[in-house]
Amino acid sequence: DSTIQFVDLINCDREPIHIPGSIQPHGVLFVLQEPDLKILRVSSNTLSFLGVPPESLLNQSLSKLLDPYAFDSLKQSLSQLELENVNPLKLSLKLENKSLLCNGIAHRSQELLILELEHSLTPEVLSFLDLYHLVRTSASSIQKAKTLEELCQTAVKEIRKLTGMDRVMIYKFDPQGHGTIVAEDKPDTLSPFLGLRYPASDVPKQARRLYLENWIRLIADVNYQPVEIIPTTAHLYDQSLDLSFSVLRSVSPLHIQYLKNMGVGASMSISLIVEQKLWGLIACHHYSPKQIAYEVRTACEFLGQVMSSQIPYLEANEDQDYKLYLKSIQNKLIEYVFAENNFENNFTDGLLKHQPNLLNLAQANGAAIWFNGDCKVIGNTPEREEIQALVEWLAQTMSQNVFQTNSLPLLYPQAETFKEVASGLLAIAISANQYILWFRPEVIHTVNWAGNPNKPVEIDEDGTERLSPRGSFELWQETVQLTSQPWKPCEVEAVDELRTALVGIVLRQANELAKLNQ
Ligand code: BLA
Repeated sequence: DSTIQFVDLINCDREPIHIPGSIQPHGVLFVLQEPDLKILRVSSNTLSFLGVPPESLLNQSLSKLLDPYAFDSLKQSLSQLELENVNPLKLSLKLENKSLLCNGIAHRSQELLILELEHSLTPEVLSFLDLYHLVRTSASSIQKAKTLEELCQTAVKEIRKLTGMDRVMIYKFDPQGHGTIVAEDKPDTLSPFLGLRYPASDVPKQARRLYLENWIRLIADVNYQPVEIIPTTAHLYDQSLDLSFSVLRSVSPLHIQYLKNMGVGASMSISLIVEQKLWGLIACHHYSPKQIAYEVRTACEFLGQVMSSQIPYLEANEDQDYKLYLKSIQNKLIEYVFAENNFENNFTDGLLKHQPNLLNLAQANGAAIWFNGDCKVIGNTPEREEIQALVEWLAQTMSQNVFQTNSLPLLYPQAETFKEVASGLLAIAISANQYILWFRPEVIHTVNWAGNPNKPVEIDEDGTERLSPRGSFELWQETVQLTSQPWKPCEVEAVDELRTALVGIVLRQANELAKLNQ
């Protein structure tokens, strides 16, 4: 544990998780020298996995474990520059009194060849044709999804069917890196995680970097004992062995603790990558240990890629649909204003008294119209005096026709007293004494954290408390304090267009009044 002693909950984004020096025990790892495939290093679990002590393999050729024909054909496969396409290598190992069928997964790292062996699980569990059929059907359902929500929902269903994991979720990152569970498939007996939020630090930076290069990772048993690779870095090599692309890479002990605190027995995640950025993860939990065959993992990786490729189109559609929706609201509001606008009345009733109303134009929870000293409100808003003071502040502050912030209390400290209703403010000025304001509550009050849906396992120390969903949620709350959901550019544009229309109406009315008075 020499690396971890410098890493704690505060600086865990510095833990060098790509060079753990050890692997998970559900396979063995060889570091080989080409072209003879001499074993330079090996994981120390070969006795239990292969029946051969690791020391007896060091500096030997891998041919010790294979018959001559199999060895030659392996060498042939491994001589290729690009190894992705040779995996998995089907290897029949020749051991003392039996032969053992393995999946070999090879890649190069620091000019060395790394060969990992896992038990070949597929034939008993799933035939090639079954798997092919499943994947084809899943991929086509994923491609048929018409909305982002449907895409996410389909993906969790299909991945759960394919892997047999207990719970499959889509964990989506926001621009700050915080995450929300946006889709979930699970048995009814498990309590839901859907809608829960977690701070960016739950998937630290270096892990995100790794997940951008690697589509998939499996933690087959959170209670595993890490297996050292010998000889250890310290005595033979000046460089630690980079396991970024190893399928058996041992997992950060902090993350293992997190999973244990959640009651999880095995975890797998598949990257969702859009425009070279980590858009989210398909996160899978099992409540007991679970080995997933290499072939099934590859199928999941493929589905992750199919899903990733659909995301930008569906997001663009969604954006387009939302803009059309806002446009239709805008048109209706202007219609109402025209219908209600007369000399006793002003535009305020038209904006407030119908369905849809001002709130719909900006997905706000409250709105206020300040009209020559008069204040009319709808939804959840600050008190009249608070709005008056805010309008006075706006009159001084606004340099453009539209003002927006998703953290009003940081700019205007008095707003902290009404942060529950107005941490976000979007405002337009119609004239020197006429304003329309839209309010959004502090994000925390918009999140449904129904009781304690994922009761962590008994926790006593402070550190482990933080490494739990409950602790995470508390940290997430802190990081989003005094902020609302941000206003989308199309919402800002929609209120700006409303402003232009209202200014036109007000001017025309003033002209008509002036004519009448002549
Ligand atoms: C990795 N953190 C991860 C992964 C997920 C999460 C999905 C990917 C690895 C995996 O498949 O398990 C986070 N998992 C979640 C969340 C949910 C979930 C939010 O199921 C919600 C339901 N993690 C912490 C803290 C630290 C931390 C406080 O919460 C550090 C102090 C570290 N998380 C951490 C590290 C990794 C990680 C280091 C990388 C693990 C690895 O690949 O070695």
